Amino acid sequence: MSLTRTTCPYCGVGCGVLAGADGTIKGDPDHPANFGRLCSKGAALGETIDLDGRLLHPKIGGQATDWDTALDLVARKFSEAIAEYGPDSVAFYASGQLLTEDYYVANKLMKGFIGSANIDTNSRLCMASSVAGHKRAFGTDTVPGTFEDLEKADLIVLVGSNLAWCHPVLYQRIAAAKEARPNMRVVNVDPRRTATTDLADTHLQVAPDGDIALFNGLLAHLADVGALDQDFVANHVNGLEETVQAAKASLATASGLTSLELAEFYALWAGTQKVVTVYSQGVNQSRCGTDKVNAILNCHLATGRIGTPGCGPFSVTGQPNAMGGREVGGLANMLANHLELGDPAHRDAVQGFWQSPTICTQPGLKAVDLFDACAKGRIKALWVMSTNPAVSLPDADGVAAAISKVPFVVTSDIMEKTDTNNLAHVLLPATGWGEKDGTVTNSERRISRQRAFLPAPGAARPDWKIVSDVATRMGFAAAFAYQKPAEIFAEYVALDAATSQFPRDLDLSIFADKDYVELIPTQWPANNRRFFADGQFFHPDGKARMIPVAAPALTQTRFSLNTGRNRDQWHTMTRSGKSARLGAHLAEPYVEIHPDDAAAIGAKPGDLIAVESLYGLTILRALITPRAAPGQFFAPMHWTRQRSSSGLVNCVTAPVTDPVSGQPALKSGPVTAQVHRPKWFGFLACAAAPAPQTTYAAVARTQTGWQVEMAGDRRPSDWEAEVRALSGVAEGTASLHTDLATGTVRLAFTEGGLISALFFASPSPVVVSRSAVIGMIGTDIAASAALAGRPPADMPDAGATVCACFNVGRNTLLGAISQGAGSLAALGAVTYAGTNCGSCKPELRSLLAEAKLPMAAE
Ligand SMILES: Nc1nc2c(c(=O)[nH]1)N[C@H]1C(S)=C(S)[C@@H](COP(=O)(O)OP(=O)(O)OC[C@H]3O[C@@H](n4cnc5c(=O)[nH]c(N)nc54)[C@H](O)[C@@H]3O)O[C@H]1N2
Ligand SMILES: Nc1nc2c(c(=O)[nH]1)N[C@H]1C(S)=C(S)[C@@H](COP(=O)(O)OP(=O)(O)OC[C@H]3O[C@@H](n4cnc5c(=O)[nH]c(N)nc54)[C@H](O)[C@@H]3O)O[C@H]1N2
Ligand code: SF4
Ligand SMILES: [Mo]
Repeated sequence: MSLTRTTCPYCGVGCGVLAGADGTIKGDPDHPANFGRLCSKGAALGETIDLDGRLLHPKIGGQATDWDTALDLVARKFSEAIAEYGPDSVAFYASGQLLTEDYYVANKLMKGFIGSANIDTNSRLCMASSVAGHKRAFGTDTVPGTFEDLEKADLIVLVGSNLAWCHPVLYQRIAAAKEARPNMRVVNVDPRRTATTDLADTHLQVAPDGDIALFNGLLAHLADVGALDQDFVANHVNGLEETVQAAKASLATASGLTSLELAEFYALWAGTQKVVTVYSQGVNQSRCGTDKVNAILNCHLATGRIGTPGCGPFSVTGQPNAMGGREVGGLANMLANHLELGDPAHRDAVQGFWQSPTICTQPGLKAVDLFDACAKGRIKALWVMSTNPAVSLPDADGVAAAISKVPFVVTSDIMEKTDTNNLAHVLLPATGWGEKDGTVTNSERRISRQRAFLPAPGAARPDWKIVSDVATRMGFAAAFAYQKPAEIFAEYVALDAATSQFPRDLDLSIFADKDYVELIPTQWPANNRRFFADGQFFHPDGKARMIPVAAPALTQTRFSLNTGRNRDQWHTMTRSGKSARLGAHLAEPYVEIHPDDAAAIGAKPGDLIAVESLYGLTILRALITPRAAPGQFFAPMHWTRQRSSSGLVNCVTAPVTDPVSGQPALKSGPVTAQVHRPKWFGFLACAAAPAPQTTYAAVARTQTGWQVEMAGDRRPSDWEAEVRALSGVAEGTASLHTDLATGTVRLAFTEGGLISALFFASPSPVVVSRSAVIGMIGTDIAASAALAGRPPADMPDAGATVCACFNVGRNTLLGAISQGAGSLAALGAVTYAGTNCGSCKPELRSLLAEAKLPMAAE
């Protein structure tokens, strides 16, 4: 099998992958992001490339149609809206998961040919505060760091980043560097304990949004102890005095940390030259996200800890092409190629280069405002590309209602049924990872190729082609006559050359003579060229700016909801949700609750919790753990209306945004909580796709089909009929076992001698071995034995999956630990856990720690 050299489509680490059409997936040993490593999601890519659930033909009103009909309709509807209501009556909502070529073309169409800047992207929910903070400090949106800096640093401060789960290969690089140089220090700033915290020497459990107080306090301390780099500041930085003054006005303890914790951290920072501060959504997704970014940048600028190896601020990007989207200007307040929308000379240059009839002159609507405009009827035609806003935006039900108000909605996606597609008039089938060609830019500005190794399925087409075809039908054929992505990339590089008179960071000249087909991963402006090494920044005077920022007053609410990610799922699960291995890690939507809070609301492990805000309600499984801070819940963002009946956390989050960046504050907001007491709890494992209708239901793939965790508010009078309906088991013999004393119900369905579905219900959370029950589906085990819900005597209960690569469960691991496997290496030797991709190592460490400290266990 010949393998194709491509790039992982998930996170911003941008790992190189060797992939084959048979589903073979290997880490690319030559890719400088990962040197052959892959995390659990990357390693499972082969399980996500099947065509199950794919959108294979254009659809209008749910009916399959041909491309010409669909494209004509889209072009006509957009043209009509523009003619009648003006260019700002239409909008694109795009994604950091588009390739650079797709993104460039969509941005060009909207800004240069339609003449509106109403193209915003899910990067507004992700990187907007970092973009705004960088621009304020540096004059450009520059990420100066490289992955190697993390290996060279003596102190790494991870702020609002769960790197172990969200950038696992980068985390592994740090873990390896720390092992090689035990003096390296890692500090984790996060209101909750995460898998990342387990690597850290110090966990600073800040109050939600306590980061500005923390870093203002650091700046004040650095000034007080004479730790500023006066020479660097005098030559290269403006704004020191007023910024230090503002910092001193902050009360560092408003960070929620003790004076001792602060003193230790400040002394460590002041005493270490090589500091890298890595930050992510705990910083960006906040009502003061931009100020948080500048509070961090201020400390690096004031000490000259920027522009040298092993040093500097490092905003890690989330999506595979979040950085590429920023480069091509895919946000509503940018132009293209890091040029300024507000600068007439820049606009003229871009318009001249594009030879376009018009160019937008005003910033367009930012994501939250864009959907607000939809709700108000101001948007007449909307095109959503490669993102799922009905799930991922705050106030998701409000957003779904807003999309429903738009007279014409078109989506481009690889999947047919998504929460957003279900609201669209026209669906356009895009080719997905493995089928499409183009480039992506990772967190360290490295441009890599994604290459096709599979044929385009059905009628699917690449996104750049779909956009170009619509542009052509809108009357712009000459400017969108691309035949292949290489031509688009070449134009993007040429636009950079044609605007080189405007000083800025983006410099693509290194790509001018590179062969696109053979392009090897390459950083801009050039491999190994370091931004700010010469102390030159991009404000007109060449200096950087420190920005005075004030710590916000911390709002006191009884409970606040923090949201984020799981190790083995990607966003709205349209792809990662296909893999049974990945689904086994955390198979239902949960809420982390501190034991004291659980006691206060009367919640026990396994209970369901109704979490509610002004915007809506979500019902989640209680995960009671001291990892959560008191008063603060954490819930994953992944569950959708497709995968759950009430597990969508963005139904509860508020559309509150940062005033500078417009990024929503998805990490904290007031909620109430109470135990939801259903009439029954249930667990179903079955071979065919289930369609549960109960108050609580969470659907996941398993090795043998599907599983559903569920709960109902009405006790069915006919259990057999109920379970047949929800599991789609029409045929087959049912064996029913009810126990009136305990109120439990057990049902097994057998077809052709094989178990096709197993169902367990009880008035309290169901205790059966999930892995054992799932393992019985499709086997010829006797129904009576299957109904025990226990593994057969000769097959121990593995417990919930920890290691996705070798399918090693929690119970197996605890067993091995109790037999004396007291280290990562020993666990690996006995169970193989952690010996392939290594993504579960943080959890293995915490199991080892738990076993040593039984009192600290959940
Ligand atoms: N497995 C997996 N990996 C992914 C993704 C995925 O869906 N799944 N998505 C990718 C994308 S697009 C992104 S943007 C990244 C996100 O990567 P991360 O930002 O690392 O992930 P999150 O879980 O969103 O949030 C990080 C942490 O911020 C903390 N936090 C919350 N509030 C605060 C606060 O006020 N201050 C501080 N200091 N911390 C706070 C949370 O407790 C959480 O642990 O992950 C990327 N990688
Ligand atoms: N509560 C809460 N909400 C959040 C966050 C959070 O931390 N908490 N994080 C936010 C962040 S940082 C992000 S980045 C967003 C992510 O949120 P989304 O972008 O909405 O999530 P995805 O599931 O990645 O959506 C990608 C869509 O594109 C489709 N797709 C995949 N490949 C292709 C392709 O090649 N072409 C096309 N046309 N479509 C394709 C997928 O099937 C899927 O429907 O969520 C945000 N929302
Ligand atoms: S760390 Fe994992 S998800 Fe991220 S690019 Fe690498 S393999 Fe893909
Ligand atoms: Mo993101």
